[in-house]
Amino acid sequence: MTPEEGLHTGEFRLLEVDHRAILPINLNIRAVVTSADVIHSLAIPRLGIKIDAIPGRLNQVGFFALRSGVYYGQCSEICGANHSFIPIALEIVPFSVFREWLQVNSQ
Ligand SMILES: [Cu+2]
Repeated sequence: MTPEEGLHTGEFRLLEVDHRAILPINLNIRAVVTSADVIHSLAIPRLGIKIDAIPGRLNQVGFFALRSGVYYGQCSEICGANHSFIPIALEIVPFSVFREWLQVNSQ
């Protein structure tokens, strides 16, 4: 999570992260979810996703983003004292941008 002092104009407190997940638009995406400590619940309302992350189990969800942009979410399980500080930020970009990002970040 980006600390309040590090936010720029237009960024959301408690939702912005230091490294957004970059994913392509108009492509079927499958997310495989698990947890290393307690039960969490990954929720991204704009994508219509809510899925439990359970220690020792793999859960999966598929989605298809029709619009580019930043999709925010949070853990929606009461998972501990810092439950409200687990933001999720997906950046959905055109496939050509995703391919460039992948080339730069896979080296
Ligand atoms: Cu959680």
